[in-house]
Amino acid sequence: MRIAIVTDSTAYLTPEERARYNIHMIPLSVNLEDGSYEEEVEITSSEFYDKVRNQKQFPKTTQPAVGKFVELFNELSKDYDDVISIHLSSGISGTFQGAVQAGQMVDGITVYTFDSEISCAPQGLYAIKAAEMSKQGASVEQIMSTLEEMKSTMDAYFVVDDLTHLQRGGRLSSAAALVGGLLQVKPILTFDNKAIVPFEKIRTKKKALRRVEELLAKSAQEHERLQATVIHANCEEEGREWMKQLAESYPNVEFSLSYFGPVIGTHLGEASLGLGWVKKI
Ligand code: MYR
Repeated sequence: MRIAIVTDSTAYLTPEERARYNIHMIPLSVNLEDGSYEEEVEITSSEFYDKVRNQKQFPKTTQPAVGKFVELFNELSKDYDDVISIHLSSGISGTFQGAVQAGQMVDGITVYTFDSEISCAPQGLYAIKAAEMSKQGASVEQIMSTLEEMKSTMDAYFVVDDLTHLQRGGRLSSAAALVGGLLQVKPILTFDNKAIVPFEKIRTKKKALRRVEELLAKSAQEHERLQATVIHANCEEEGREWMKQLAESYPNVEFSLSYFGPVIGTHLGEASLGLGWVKKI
């Protein structure tokens, strides 16, 4: 059985990674004052953050149209029997549901959808694992069950500079932000049951990052080997420096650096930092 692997742009896999692992990508879009752009195709991250700084309105985001999924799946049906389509959490975007709908509309190829219940680099780790297994001849069932196994140790925490981006985009309820008094502090955010939730309130970004490190340390003690990614929103130097410090302290953790691109950056804002990890299997 030939199995194609699809993920959406919010995994922020580089073109080299996509080519190396033969991963197909469907883009989400950002809507700016001067038009709509498919991220990773028509606009880069730094172009996006520059444009946003110079415009008055707040950007918006759009999931891929179901028709785009149908087009992609039909194209893949020429070379593959099955597709595993891996997407950002269904609790924050309708993208996953769009893939499910499109999967029911195509013939000649079976579409299996996987809700990552997260996004960004952690989502990319699922896609890479699936692609490696597909190349080695694993079945759909084996791949899906490995992805589920990964889910049990997948964790991510992130710290935003300004919580209003998340509130405005409706991805963190105003109630959660206000009742918790989060606007005055640097809350650590995470995913719970597919949605973004405040994890802990901390006074400063520095202390928040220290706390995230403690959470990583706990996981690094529990598991023999971890794969971790530092994720930055247009603050590469800060992200790289944090990654360097962490890498010196946790020799059993394999680190990489990734970014919050235009779509996720719309909801988190510039200068956000995140750390995701999973047990290496
Ligand atoms: C859409 O318009 O469908 C896209 C909505 C994207 C919402 C993004 C919310 C922030 C996600 C943060 C992910 C952090 C992962 C480590």
